[in-house]
Amino acid sequence: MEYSKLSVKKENGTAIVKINNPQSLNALDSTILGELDALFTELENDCSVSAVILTGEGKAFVAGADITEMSGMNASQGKAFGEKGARVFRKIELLSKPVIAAVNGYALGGGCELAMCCDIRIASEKAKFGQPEVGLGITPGFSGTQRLPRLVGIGKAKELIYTADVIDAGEAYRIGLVNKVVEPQELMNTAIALAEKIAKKAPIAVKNSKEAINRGMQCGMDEAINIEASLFGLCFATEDQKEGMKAFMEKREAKFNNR
Ligand code: CO8
Repeated sequence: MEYSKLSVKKENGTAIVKINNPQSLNALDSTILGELDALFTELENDCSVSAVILTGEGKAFVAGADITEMSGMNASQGKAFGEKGARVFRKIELLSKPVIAAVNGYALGGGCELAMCCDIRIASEKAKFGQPEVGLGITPGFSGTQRLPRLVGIGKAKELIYTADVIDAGEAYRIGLVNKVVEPQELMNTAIALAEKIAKKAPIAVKNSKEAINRGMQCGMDEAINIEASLFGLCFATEDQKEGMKAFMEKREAKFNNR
């Protein structure tokens, strides 16, 4: 499929997805949300892709949902727009492959929410994060009220959301919102190296680990332990488990086939 506001490059098993609407700082409009929806379905089904990197063109990662598009909405249109974004972001979060956000600049509102639905966030020193919505008379609407407290704790999330403060990459790292901060010119290389490192591991084991973490974090400990046990058990039905353990015993590097 052709995308008008996204660019996609697939290389060595990694899909690099760039949100490409720099004149409005990659603000998320209905077109971009629809294209992300279609693209992540495509990536789920593309066996040649084992990891995804999400980034933005220009000086922003994503400067939020499109304020111009939202400005005339009534309550039901606002709810529908919020639900659309939340559904797409959940699809990204549940992709059966790791998704890395390479945050190159502004990640505000819907942009911060987009970064948060990714598995891992690498930030450029130039990145800025925040949930400015209350300054616009709305709440975060693409699940920021849910993912931010899960990542940084309730107190810090409330402070950031109530004040609409924008924080720099160093502060985002300090509070656990991002995994790593790098110089701007190192951002993509760092994200690609991370994706390639993960791609060398057993893909089904990575996928099952992601599912165990995502599902286990939503329920009580006993249920979560059962979820892990099932997914752990399923690994023993894979060729990659046989290969991984055989390679260890033969003191050589494992070669995984995603089977
Ligand atoms: N929406 C629409 N257009 C935008 C947005 C946005 N979020 N952000 C920037 N733009 C546009 C500007 O209007 C400007 O357009 P133009 O050139 O036509 O005037 C262009 O991008 C460049 O922006 P600036 O000139 O403002 O660039 P600066 O470098 O001076 O400032 C900032 C950069 C600080 C990022 C500034 O653009 C800004 O504050 N942007 C808005 C940030 C924001 O408030 N984001 C949150 C939006 S709300 C949201 O995301 C809610 C998500 C949930 C929605 C649920 C729906 C129900």
